[in-house]
Amino acid sequence: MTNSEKDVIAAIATPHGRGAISCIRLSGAGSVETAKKVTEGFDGKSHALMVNCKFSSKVRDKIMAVAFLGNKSYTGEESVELYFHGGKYLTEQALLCILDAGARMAEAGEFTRRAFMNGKIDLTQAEGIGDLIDADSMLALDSAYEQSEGKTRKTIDEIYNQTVTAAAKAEVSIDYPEEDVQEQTNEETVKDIDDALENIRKELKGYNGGRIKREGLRVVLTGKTNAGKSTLFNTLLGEDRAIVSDEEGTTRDAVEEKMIYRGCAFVLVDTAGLRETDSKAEKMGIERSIREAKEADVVIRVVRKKEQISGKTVDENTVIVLNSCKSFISEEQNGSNGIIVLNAKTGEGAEKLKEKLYEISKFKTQSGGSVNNARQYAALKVAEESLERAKIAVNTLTADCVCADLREALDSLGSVTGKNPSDSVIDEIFSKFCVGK
Ligand SMILES: Nc1nc2c(ncn2[C@@H]2O[C@H](COP(=O)(O)OP(=O)(O)OP(=O)(O)O)[C@@H](O)[C@H]2O)c(=O)[nH]1
Ligand SMILES: [Mg+2]
Repeated sequence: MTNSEKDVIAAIATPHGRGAISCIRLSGAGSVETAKKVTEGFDGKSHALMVNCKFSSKVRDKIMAVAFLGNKSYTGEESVELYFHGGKYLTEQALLCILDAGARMAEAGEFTRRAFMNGKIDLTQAEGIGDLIDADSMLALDSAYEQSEGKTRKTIDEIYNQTVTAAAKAEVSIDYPEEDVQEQTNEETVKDIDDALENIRKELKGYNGGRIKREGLRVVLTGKTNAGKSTLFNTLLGEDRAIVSDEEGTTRDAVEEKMIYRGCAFVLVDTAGLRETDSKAEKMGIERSIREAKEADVVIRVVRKKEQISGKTVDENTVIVLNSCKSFISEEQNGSNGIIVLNAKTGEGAEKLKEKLYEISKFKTQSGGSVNNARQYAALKVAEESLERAKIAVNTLTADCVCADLREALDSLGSVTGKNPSDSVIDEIFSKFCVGK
């Protein structure tokens, strides 16, 4: 542990601004002593206490103080929380006095980083806590809570242990190279590798569902110019977000905004309309539209004339919106075959489209695994490749080669939970947190 990791750190843990209450958090051995220097009557025990706070002759408040002793705190080390009346100036002055009393200003995410360093949580739980703070839908909240409570950690640990078992069997082959022992251990090693691979593949398959729960379903509106994409985008959002006009090629760049419907998040993306054009900027916008459509979870193709849909296949990731063409299909047929008739301007029929998107989101997230971010996914992919190599090596190469591949798989799996994290990975994860978390 470096000296800076032993410092008493302090930060304002609540949003900066006017509010009923604000909280300053201190962590590290000596937090209680530091807090005692700026309070009168704080006994440093682990119960809430109303005390006078006399930071200086001018900075005063009646506050609540709580100490967390031993490893019972969030960070796993001695900590104190001080709750003030939520004035911006008061809280800032109080923090300056606490820093004068010997604490150091915490860096972004340093409290959670200490919780990780002190073994209270693993990296996936830290990410889950970050996701809890960022969650903007019920689905995202549910998934973040499970991750913060260790669901992903448990899954990865299980795969890690299966790989350790495989490695132990492979080691037996090194120690006892007799043919009959080898044959049996090779068989067992392959079985253990297969078990680990099966679980990894299950998680990789569920990643998309997990990602959608966390980030929302990416829904891209495409279609010809003047089809009414921006009008529909605004109607779905319930706000005048994108520019609408009868001039073709109004939207040049992709515009995205979140919509929450029935507890699910949808990232709606309005795009430039498709048409032949000589304008360089418009062409770039159209290329962007095509790219966005490729990366979408669902594409909404907005058309104004029923002829524009004939002959085109509709897959489960496409919804065709017939904008202001009411006479084309009956009310009963509306919504079937992935075709929805609505009026983007008045909003008539828009609810049906939202329901359709909700159904798609439910379907795509039902098999969501516990791995839900790109870092975890990439590490599992590497582990999968290493295990596949190890499996081939069991019957074709020496036991040393098998062990080397299995060690690579273990390194990768371990990096997900933080058994052997690199400094850059840790910095990347914790820098996304706010100061005070
Ligand atoms: N009457 C009626 N007019 C609509 C409807 N939807 C769009 N419009 C009009 O059609 C014109 C084009 O609408 P936009 O939403 O800008 O079309 P867009 O598809 O975004 O067009 P680009 O950005 O150029 O690709 C505007 O004048 C809208 O007011 C509708 O449902 N009914
Ligand atoms: Mg537009």
